[in-house]
Amino acid sequence: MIPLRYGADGTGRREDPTMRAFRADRFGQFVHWGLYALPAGTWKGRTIEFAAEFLMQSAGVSREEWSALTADFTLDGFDPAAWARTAKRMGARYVTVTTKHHDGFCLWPSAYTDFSVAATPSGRDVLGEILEAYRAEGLATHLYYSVLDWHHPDWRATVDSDADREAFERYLRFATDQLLELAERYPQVRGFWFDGTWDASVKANGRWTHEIEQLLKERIPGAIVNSRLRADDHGARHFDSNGALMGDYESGYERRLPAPWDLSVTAHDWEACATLTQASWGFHDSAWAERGRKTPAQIVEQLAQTVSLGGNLLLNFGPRGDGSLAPVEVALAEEVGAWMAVNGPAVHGSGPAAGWDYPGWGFYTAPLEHTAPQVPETPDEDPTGIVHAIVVRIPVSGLLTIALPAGVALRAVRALADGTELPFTPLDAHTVQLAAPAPTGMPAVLVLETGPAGPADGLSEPNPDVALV
Ligand code: FHN
Repeated sequence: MIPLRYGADGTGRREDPTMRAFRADRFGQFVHWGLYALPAGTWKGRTIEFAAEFLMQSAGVSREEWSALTADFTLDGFDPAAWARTAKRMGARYVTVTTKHHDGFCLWPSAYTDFSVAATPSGRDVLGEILEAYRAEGLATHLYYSVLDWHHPDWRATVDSDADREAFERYLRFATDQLLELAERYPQVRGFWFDGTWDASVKANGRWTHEIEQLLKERIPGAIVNSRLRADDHGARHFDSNGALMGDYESGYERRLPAPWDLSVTAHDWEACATLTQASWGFHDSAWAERGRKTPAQIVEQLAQTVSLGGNLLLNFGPRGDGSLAPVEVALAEEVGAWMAVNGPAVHGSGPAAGWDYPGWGFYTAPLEHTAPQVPETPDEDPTGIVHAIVVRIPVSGLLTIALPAGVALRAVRALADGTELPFTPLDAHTVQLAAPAPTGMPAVLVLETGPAGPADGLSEPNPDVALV
């Protein structure tokens, strides 16, 4: 073990009620909204095929020109209640909102900068209104904060001189002031989501990353902080130099997921974040963004894969410059929501089905309280419980093969959507087969009712009448 002052604060999961609620939520909505939604990927007639929120940098826009966008941030279509309703109907249980992205523009009237909503025509506390709208719908709220800041004169990506050091220390004081200001103004938030922490300047300041996490948790007891904030004494990020997770959950999976069979991630809490379009988080009004737009079935598959591996999915929405949601994003949310209204139990309050191997045609999830004892460790332990089988890919044979963990028998299979019982055939003591559900374009969920295996369960020899696939 390497001695560390700014490494992980503990090992193992947090098991307090706030963290358990976050874990059980499984599905959150990410919202990227700021000045970048106004040009939406195009500057002076030139469309840049890169994330809209990077336009200031990718189109080489000066601070002055970018700041002038504040005049157009007029909130003409801003309807946070509609955002919150859309998120709730989609099945999201929490929201993570950008308070300040890399361009430095703040969605709240910060006392520490002029570059905020206070400088826009309405002067309204946009962030406060958004948080209130989501709370009214019963969703928990988390605040995204970019440490990287292209607007602030003291921001440094690298610290190469004494002058840089002094500037960056001033910058960290500014960031501390802003973060404590956020905690004071919005004490009901459940967590903080840090970003823009990858530069050498931040990595060399593990002490600051550690201190600000502690300070925020003092101000908001139970606050949940993502691993992306943290660096240790040696600049290791997410996991410290001893391999222990820093922060409360790992947040390194961005626009990608762990492999479906990678059970190593079930050792800790984690959250992946995903875009709806090709690669833009902010609203990008272009054919380029549309080319990569995900379908509802793809989103549901990502969600199922995430939950099967014990993670949360934070699905991003990029409202338009006027503050309205793009109809295509609302439509997607509705379709995902229609699926969640029926199949939500396979997601909310669920986690990995321990002992159930990745089946190839989909994913298994199990209610969190059953996550551990699916496979009995002692003869007295009751393995009875349900496992959800989320079918995302129907094999060409039209048959689903289910490999049961040792000691577990399958009692019944039902369709979650309508409760229909589905017949299955044992192939041997540990394997059953059944006809796959008819394709609908969206994943089907089967409820597998399990119990302890007895002598009558399964066949001791393979059944020669059933074709193996
Ligand atoms: O550069 C940002 C990007 O704009 C977006 O905010 C994502 C969300 O995870 N984070 C950064 C890239 O890692």
